[in-house]
Amino acid sequence: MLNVKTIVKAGVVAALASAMMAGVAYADAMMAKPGAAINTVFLPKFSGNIVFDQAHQGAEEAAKELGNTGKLTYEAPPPTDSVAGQIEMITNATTQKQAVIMLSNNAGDQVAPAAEAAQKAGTKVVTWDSPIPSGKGESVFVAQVDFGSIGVVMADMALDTMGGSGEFAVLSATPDAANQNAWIAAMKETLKGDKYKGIKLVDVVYGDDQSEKSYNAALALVDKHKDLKLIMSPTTVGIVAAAKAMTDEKLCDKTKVSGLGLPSDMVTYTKAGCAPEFALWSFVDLGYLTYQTAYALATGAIKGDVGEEFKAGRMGTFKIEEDPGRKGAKRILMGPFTVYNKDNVDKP
Ligand code: RAM
Repeated sequence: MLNVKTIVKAGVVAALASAMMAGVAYADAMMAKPGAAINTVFLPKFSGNIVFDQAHQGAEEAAKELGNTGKLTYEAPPPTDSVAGQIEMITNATTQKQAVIMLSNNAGDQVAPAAEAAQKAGTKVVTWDSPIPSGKGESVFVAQVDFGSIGVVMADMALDTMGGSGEFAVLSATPDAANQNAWIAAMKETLKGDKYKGIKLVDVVYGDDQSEKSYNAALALVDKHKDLKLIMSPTTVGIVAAAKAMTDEKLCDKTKVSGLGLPSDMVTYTKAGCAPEFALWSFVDLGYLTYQTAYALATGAIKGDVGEEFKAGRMGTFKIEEDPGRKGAKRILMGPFTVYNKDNVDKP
């Protein structure tokens, strides 16, 4: 159980780091003046995903608190047309002269030209959840947690769930999802450490953040890799589909599931031992902080430069910093993540 400790420790470190950032009163932190009329667009990867609805709820909470008399519009392409749909929606928001687009990018760098055109026309682009890999066209990225630390958490959960040895595979979202791609890369880097020498990543497949596709991809994985001990799915859609597939096929004794999941989706599978542990962060808070950032930028309280600090309502003070994972790009770090298991999965 050595690794549980490591995971808990990582969680505590993330929590401490976040508390330090949120709790410290920076003398020169900017505060946006409430009551402006700012029109914004909240644009997640695609429609029909509970976590994106939660983030939208957080954004609405912040808009209300800030007394914004402008409009907060929710736009989301269908999961089957996410890449082209997002690009089109960014272009439309630019034409409409929206002040800010809040984007969870599902189109890799393909989205950059539309985002750059938006910035040129005066529409700011704040990314959240999933950034623009090159940073091009992006004012700043609101990072849910440090991306490197997600790699460590996933590697530790894999080690722990597999009892220290065996083969595992990743069931990801879409091949263009910047967040999942960065997390998988961070996990691969972590796996190079001596501690992880007993476990081997044998495959990475994509369920495109669609339930049925992910379910079938999970079944195909166990079919292809006869000794697979774990499916690691860093997506709330993929993890629940994989857990359902293993449960339906009575394979949980042999192949377990872990990754990033929504506790309410995972309760049964975690209690049954099919998905003993997984992690996540608050999407409500992520939406809230993203809106606070968007509003501060649109009202000119911050310019979006490295080193600037601003007050983000109930969440405290945050600072814009260089993104350690994307050279030349900027981030605001939220944190922390929580690791869930049978003891806390059903606790609010
Ligand atoms: C899915 C999406 C989202 C990601 C979570 C973990 O809901 O891919 O972008 O942050 O999983």
